[in-house]
Formats: sequence, C-alpha cells, structure tokens
Amino acid sequence: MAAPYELIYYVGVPGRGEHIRLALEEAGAEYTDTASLPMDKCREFVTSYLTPGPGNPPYYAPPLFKHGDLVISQTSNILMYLGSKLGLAGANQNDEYRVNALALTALDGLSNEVHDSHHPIAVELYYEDQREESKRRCQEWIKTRLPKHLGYWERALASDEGGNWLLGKTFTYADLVLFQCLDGCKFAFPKAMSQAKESGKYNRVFRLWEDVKARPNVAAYLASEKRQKYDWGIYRYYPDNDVLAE
Ligand SMILES: N[C@@H](CCC(=O)N[C@@H](CS)C(=O)NCC(=O)O)C(=O)O
Repeated sequence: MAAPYELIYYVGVPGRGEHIRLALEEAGAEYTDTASLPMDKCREFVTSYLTPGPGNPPYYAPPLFKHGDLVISQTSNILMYLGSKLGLAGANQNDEYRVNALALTALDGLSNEVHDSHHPIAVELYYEDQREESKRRCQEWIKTRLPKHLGYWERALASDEGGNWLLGKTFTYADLVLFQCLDGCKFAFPKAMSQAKESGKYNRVFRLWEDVKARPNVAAYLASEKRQKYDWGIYRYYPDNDVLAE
C-alpha cells in the first residue's frame, strides 16, 4: 500500500499550509491533515516535530509534510516534492524549476511581505504594540510594492505561448500559489485590491484568481468545511491598514 500524504500544520487559519492543501485538493489526492485535530492536540502534535530527533536536524517551523519515512519542511520545498507526483509541475524539462521560482516569488511578495505588514517591528510583539508602524508600512506597501507585484504577475501571465496560466496552457501549482496569495490579499486589503482590479491594469491577474477559483476540485474544496477562514494568520483584516493607493 502506498504511504499516505500527511500535512502537519496548525489548525485555525488557512496559513502557509493552504498552498499544500490546494495542490492536493486540485489533484484529488487523499491526505491527512492535522487541521482536523482539536486546537490543543494539533499544536502539541506540530510542536513535537520542532524538537530535535535522532538522525534529523530539527524542523524550524510548519508546514511540514510526511510521506512514508520522509518528513520535509518549507512550503515551496513541499510543493516541489509534490508537484511532479501530482502532475502539477509542468510538462517540459526544467519546468519544475520555473514553477518553483514562480511559487517562491509569489510567496516572497504576496505572502511574506504581507505578513510583515502587520508585524513590521517584531513577529513576537502583538499587532497592537506596533499598530502605528503597521499602518505606515501598509500605506507604503500598497503605494509601491503591491503595484510592483501585481505588475510583475500581469507581465508573467502575458505569455506568448497562449493560455491563461503562468506556464501558458499548462496549469501548475504556481497558479494555485498565486491564487491563494491574491485571495489572502483581497481579504487583508479589500479597498486596495478593488482599486487595483478597477484600474484595469491587472486584468490577467484577476482573471487567474477567478479561473483557479472555478476549477471543479478547487471550487468544491473552497465550498467545503475543510476551507478555514482567515483570521490571525498571514492575512489579517485591520481597518487601519485597509487603505487606498491614493
Ligand atoms: N519559509 C517558511 C516559513 C515557515 C513559517 O514561518 N511558519 C510559521 C507558521 S505559518 C511559523 O511557525 N513561524 C515561526 C517563526 O517564524 O518563528 C515556509 O514557507 O514554510
């Protein structure tokens, strides 16, 4: 019997684990998910992987992914491992590296930067203790970084090869990562994202969000109870931070 796919991540928000869930769901793969555990049990289980064990360097942070004897960390590393197994890493030689680069770029700009926008001074401090800095950072981020990122993705989607995906006609997990990043930004910054959409400058980007959302397996997953709500994770809605680009 084939080893099961096991996602190890905190319960309560989609978080970084969501990128892995979306790839598994899109492919219709069976997997277990620690998000089905009660909050305290889940935290205890996840934390048990973060302490050193025999023969292993400890894992720094979730998401983690277990497949048989292998346990790996880092969202994009897990996606790269799964991509070829699930048929979501492209069809041509070296596509897996292109797809990985696209996923890393989306995670850098539209996930990690967004996380830092509500924790600009220190991850360990509460948002409330860095509220003013967070507001200032969001104003600047929305004015300069958001258009830079959206502009990049618009260019990336203007493929000569035809098709509406990042690799033209070939759908890959990079499209899912970009979808999830855009979806989170829409939650965190509804005003700025509406303004960006209405500007008409990023039509390909917003079409990708619609197209991924409409894929049958993704749509069924998003409508299911397995899809957790945004709250305290990477994508947070703070009215002070929800500003227009001017
Ligand atoms: N680059 C890593 C980041 C992992 C990460 O930051 N995980 C969060 C939960 S989503 C965490 O527990 N971070 C603890 C910390 O950074 O101190 C990845 O993409 O997997």
